[in-house]
Amino acid sequence: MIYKIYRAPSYKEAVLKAKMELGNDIYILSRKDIKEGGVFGLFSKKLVEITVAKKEEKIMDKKANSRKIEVEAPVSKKNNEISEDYQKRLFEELNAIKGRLNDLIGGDKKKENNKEILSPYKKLFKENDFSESFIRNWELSFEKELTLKDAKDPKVIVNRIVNYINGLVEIADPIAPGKDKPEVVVLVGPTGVGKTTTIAKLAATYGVLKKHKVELVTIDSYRIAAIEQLGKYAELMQIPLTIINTREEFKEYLRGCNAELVFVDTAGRSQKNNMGLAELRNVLDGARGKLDIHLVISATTKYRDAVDIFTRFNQLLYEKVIITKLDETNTVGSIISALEKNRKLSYFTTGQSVPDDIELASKEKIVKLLAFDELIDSDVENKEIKVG
Ligand SMILES: Nc1nc2c(ncn2[C@@H]2O[C@H](COP(=O)(O)OP(=O)(O)O)[C@@H](O)[C@H]2O)c(=O)[nH]1
Ligand SMILES: [Mg+2]
Repeated sequence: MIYKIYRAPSYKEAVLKAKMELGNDIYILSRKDIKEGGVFGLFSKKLVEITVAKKEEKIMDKKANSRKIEVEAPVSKKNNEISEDYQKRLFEELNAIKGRLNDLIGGDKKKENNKEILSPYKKLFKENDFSESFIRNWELSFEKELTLKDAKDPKVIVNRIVNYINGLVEIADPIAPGKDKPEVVVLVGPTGVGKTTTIAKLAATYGVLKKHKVELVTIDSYRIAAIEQLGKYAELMQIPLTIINTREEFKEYLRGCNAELVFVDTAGRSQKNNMGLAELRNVLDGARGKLDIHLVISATTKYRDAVDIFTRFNQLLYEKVIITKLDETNTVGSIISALEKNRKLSYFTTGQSVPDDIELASKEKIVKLLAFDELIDSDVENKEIKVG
C-alpha cells in the first residue's frame, strides 16, 4: 500500500487530482480543511486535504502505463536511449535547416551586392545596344561566379566581361585561295549593307595586292545599277566579271573556272522578300558544298532587325558574318546579341574606301568598341585580354 496526500480548493478537485494520478481504484482515508499561505492568517487560501491509499502494484502498473504512453510518442519506439538518439537527429536537422536559412539570406545579400556592383557595367552593355536577354544571361552567369573579393576589383570584372564575350564570339579564318579548285566566296545580305563595296575591297586585296588569280561573279538579275557598280570595279582592277542568272549557268561557270578565288556578289533583294532568297538559294545550289557564304550586316542594324535578318538568311546556309559600317557606329552589341550559335565573324569594314577600309574580324576590336575599359583607371591592355 502507498499513501499520498492531495490538496485542492475543494474536496471534489482533490479526489480528481488523486484519481488522475493513481487511477480510480483508490481509498480515501481522511479529509480535512486547511489554510495555506498568507501572513498571520490573512490572505491565506482555504484548501481541502485528503489522504489516499492505493495498492502498490497497481501504482507500478500505472507507472508502466504512463511510461508506455511516453514511448509511444513520436520521439521513440522502444526506450529512452533511442529517444535521445532521435533528439540528436532532430537537433542536427534543425541545425541544417538553420544553416540553409542562413545561406539563403546570405545568398540574397550577395546577389543584391553583386547587382549593385554590376550596375555600371550593365549600363554600358545597354549603351552598347546589347539585347535585354543578352544582359540578363550575362548577369545571371556573373552573379553565380563572382566572389565578393572579385566584385570589388573593376579590373577583374572587365577582364571577366572580356572573357565572357570572347567565349560567345567565334572568329573565322581569313579567306584562303583554293589550290586545285577555286575557293568560292559568296556575300549575301540585305540591300545597301555594303556587299558590292566589300567584294571590291576583297577582290582588290587578293587580286591586286596579293596577286592571286581572282574572278568576280554577280548573281543579280534585277538591278542593272548593281552590275554597273561591280563592273566598274572589275574594269579598274582588270578582274574578269561574269553575270550569272540561273543555277545551270553557275554550275557551268564553276566547271570551267580556273581562278584561285571567286567572289560572288548577290542581288540586292530585300530580306523580306523570301521568294528572292529562295531563288538565290536555287542558283547557289548549283555549287552546294563548295561555297564559303558570308552574311553581310551593317553595325547600325537594330537588335530586332538583326535577329530578323539572321533568321531569314538562314535558308542561304551562311556560316560567316561580315559586319560593315563600323565607322558609322561604335556599338556592335545588337549584332553580337543577335548572332546565332556557330556563326563566325569574318571581316569588319570601316568605311567606303576600296580597298583600305576592311580588316579581319577580331575579338580585340569588339572589346575596344565596347569601351568597358573606361570603367577602370588604367587601360585594359591587349595582353590582358585572353582571346580564344
Ligand atoms: N560608312 C560606310 N559606308 C559603307 C561601308 N561599306 C559600304 N558602304 C556604303 O554603303 C552604300 C551601299 O553599299 P553597297 O556596296 O552598294 O551595298 P550593297 O547593296 O549591299 O551591295 C554605299 O554608299 C557604300 O559606299 C562602310 O564600311 N562604311
Ligand atoms: Mg550591291
